[in-house]
Amino acid sequence: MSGKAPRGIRLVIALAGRRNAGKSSLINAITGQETAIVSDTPGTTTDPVAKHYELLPLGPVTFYDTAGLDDEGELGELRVKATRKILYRCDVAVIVLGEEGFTDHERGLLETVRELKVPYILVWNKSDLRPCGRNETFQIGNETISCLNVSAQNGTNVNELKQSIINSAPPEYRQERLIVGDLINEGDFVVCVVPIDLAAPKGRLILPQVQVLREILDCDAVGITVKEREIQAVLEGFNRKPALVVTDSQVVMSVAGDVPDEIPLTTFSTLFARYKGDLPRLVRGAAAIDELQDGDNVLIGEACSHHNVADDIGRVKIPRWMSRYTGRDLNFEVYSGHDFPEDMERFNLVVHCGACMLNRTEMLRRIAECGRRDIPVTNYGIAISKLQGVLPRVLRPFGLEQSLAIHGAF
Ligand SMILES: Nc1nc2c(ncn2[C@@H]2O[C@H](COP(=O)(O)OP(=O)(O)O)[C@@H](O)[C@H]2O)c(=O)[nH]1
Ligand code: SF4
Ligand SMILES: [Mg+2]
Repeated sequence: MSGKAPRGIRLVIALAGRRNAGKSSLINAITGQETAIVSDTPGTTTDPVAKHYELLPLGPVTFYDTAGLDDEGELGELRVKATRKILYRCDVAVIVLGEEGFTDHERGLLETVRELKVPYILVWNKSDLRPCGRNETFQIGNETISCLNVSAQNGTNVNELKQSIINSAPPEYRQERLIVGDLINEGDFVVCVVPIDLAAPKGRLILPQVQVLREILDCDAVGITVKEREIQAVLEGFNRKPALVVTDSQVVMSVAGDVPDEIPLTTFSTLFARYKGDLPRLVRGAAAIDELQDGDNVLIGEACSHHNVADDIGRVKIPRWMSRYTGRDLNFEVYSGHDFPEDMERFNLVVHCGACMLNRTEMLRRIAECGRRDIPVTNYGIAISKLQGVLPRVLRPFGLEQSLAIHGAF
């Protein structure tokens, strides 16, 4: 169980139905926890009870075990109100039928949920006692609704119910984070600039380049891949302007010169700084480059030991460019591995690698570790764009440029 995710990012799933239909039992069956109160006496669940659960691949969800909508009496009315309130704010409703099956009561509930435009699933619980007929469907207006046989008691179709919930979830809950897809539209031309130099692996592209190209294709956009020398020919050869140019950071300066200012330009590293980390934070970290003094220590943080090539970015290029840019006598230290050095406090800036081997959570944790120590942190790509004087330009496609300029990040 994960109770830590902020409420806002949890999918809210409400189980609604008649008292005693087995809503609490179903939540227990799904979550495998004996937490919801199960009772033979109708109406035990007086208030909606929340249960947190990690429903993969959706992530953290909250189940609400609502009181039945059929409650009578004053207390019953309050319960009905509470149930409606939950239905208003839930993302998926599971309507649970009990031994009585589909009656006017369930029909009313279904109509309410449909009126509120809440995606819903109809489940026939206690199917161990009396299952819903194989082809039994229910007619609401001109729509035919089928029903899933489940049994909270012996676990029948509980996994199918989980899958139905996942399938019914609003698409944004299922969407993975995008690398570039939100910056382009169907049919757009996107030019990717990939230098083939000594640092490029033999016979293949590197993973971030492949991922960007794949996402361009997934968006039904057109991905054109060129080396930096060919960029001008490509721009002249097409009668349509690209919607975006994505370049390797190492040639960003020359590409920025070749690509007219009105064409949006960014770098693979900037895309990945956003995808894997916290772009505004890494940009603010880069602003600390301007504050560096003689004798300051800069940590080049590599998340793994794979990054070791001739004329290496972290070991050679960034130190050279940063020394030239600041005119300061700086000490650079490279640290590879999953941790940071123990005496982190002596560093004035951390320049982190592109984190290709890390997932977002890990990268965010490393950024947070620097933050707790009050050490500004940036990454290779953002630092390079800053040192080459093109940072505002490569941030423009994200609409961040202005807000960061206000905070003095450039
Ligand atoms: N036979 C059978 N009994 C069930 C099933 N699910 C729940 N029950 C029983 O039905 C009663 C009411 O269950 P409960 O979960 O408290 O219902 P709620 O009021 O909808 O939350 C309890 O006695 C449960 O043991 C089931 O799938 N099969
Ligand atoms: S995780 Fe960092 S150090 Fe390792 S290969 Fe990727 S960019 Fe290089
Ligand atoms: Mg209950």
